Amino acid sequence: MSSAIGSIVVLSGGMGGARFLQGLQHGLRAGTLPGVAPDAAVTVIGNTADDCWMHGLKICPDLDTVMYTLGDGIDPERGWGRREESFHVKEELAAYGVEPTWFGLGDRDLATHLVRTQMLDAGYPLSEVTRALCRRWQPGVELLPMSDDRVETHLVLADDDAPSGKRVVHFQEYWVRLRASVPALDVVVVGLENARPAPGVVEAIAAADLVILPPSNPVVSVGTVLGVPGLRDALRATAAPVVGLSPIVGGTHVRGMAHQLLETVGVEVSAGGVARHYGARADGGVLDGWLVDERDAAEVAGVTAAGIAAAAVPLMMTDHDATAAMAAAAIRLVRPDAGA
Ligand code: FO1
Repeated sequence: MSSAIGSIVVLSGGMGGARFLQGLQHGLRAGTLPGVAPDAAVTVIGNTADDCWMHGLKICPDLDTVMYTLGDGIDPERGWGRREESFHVKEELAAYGVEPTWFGLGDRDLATHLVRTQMLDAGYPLSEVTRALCRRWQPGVELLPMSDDRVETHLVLADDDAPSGKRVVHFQEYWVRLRASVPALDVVVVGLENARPAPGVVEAIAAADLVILPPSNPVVSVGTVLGVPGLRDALRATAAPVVGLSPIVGGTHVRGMAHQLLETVGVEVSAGGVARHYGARADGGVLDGWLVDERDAAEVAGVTAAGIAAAAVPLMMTDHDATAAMAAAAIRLVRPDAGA
């Protein structure tokens, strides 16, 4: 008799993770996830290394993308920020010549940053702030920041005008202003080595029946979550199987800038390369299972040889049913008894 899966933990970045979570919830509601209890609880450990301070406000893009997406407030075309958004404040700030003018700060979105900043100023930790914001949005998951401590990803770029020949930009500038169009010489995650897991993070992993690494960026999203001291240990210690879905399909990312950043950190840009980067649990890594897209079926043998169970299935999140099928395949890979 297999024990039902009653608690699922998902390590999430922004858009890719949020889209996966939509499909996971769809499968939960439809009852199409093998061995998963209908009232299974989902805890999301959200990346906060994309966070930035702009115009005096704390912005948490990956937490907000999960919260808005699952709370049905997201702009579906952009995949970030609010639906029915306007940008008057952004225009007014630009009229004053106030930088950064390149960041899309929406008027509705602004309210979230004002509430968050006021609560942080009042002394509430980010995890309490996130809980408060989610009371409005009701995402249907418990959304935990990976840490309450400040962590910010920066990229080192070549700069001929700089004495050192290099300059550093915040991740948001690299992505939003530069569109990751220039190679990053290095990734520097400021504050990560001193960050502590937020309250409830390690406990959620320890109590989980299943842990999923969705197709988020393996360097600056899942990578930074895994980089929080204590997180990898928690994943290696939990009784729950840990299964990931490749963000690399057909040799490149589906969206975002994983391709560029994997090259920066010297990881092979392939479905198998990312699996080996996360590592097999038996080898000091975190993975028990790994899904690759059917186009990367040739990678299955190499991943299996690395000590990670692997299968090739369709990995394009074209709609919620497709994503739910991916989640079901991930469960079957590491819980073959599920649904028995
Ligand atoms: N992404 C963009 O491509 N352009 C933007 O102007 C932009 C603004 C923005 C504002 C708030 C927010 O929460 C996210 C925003 N994003 C924007 C997305 C953001 O850069 C990414 O979601 C993550 O940082 C990467 O996953």
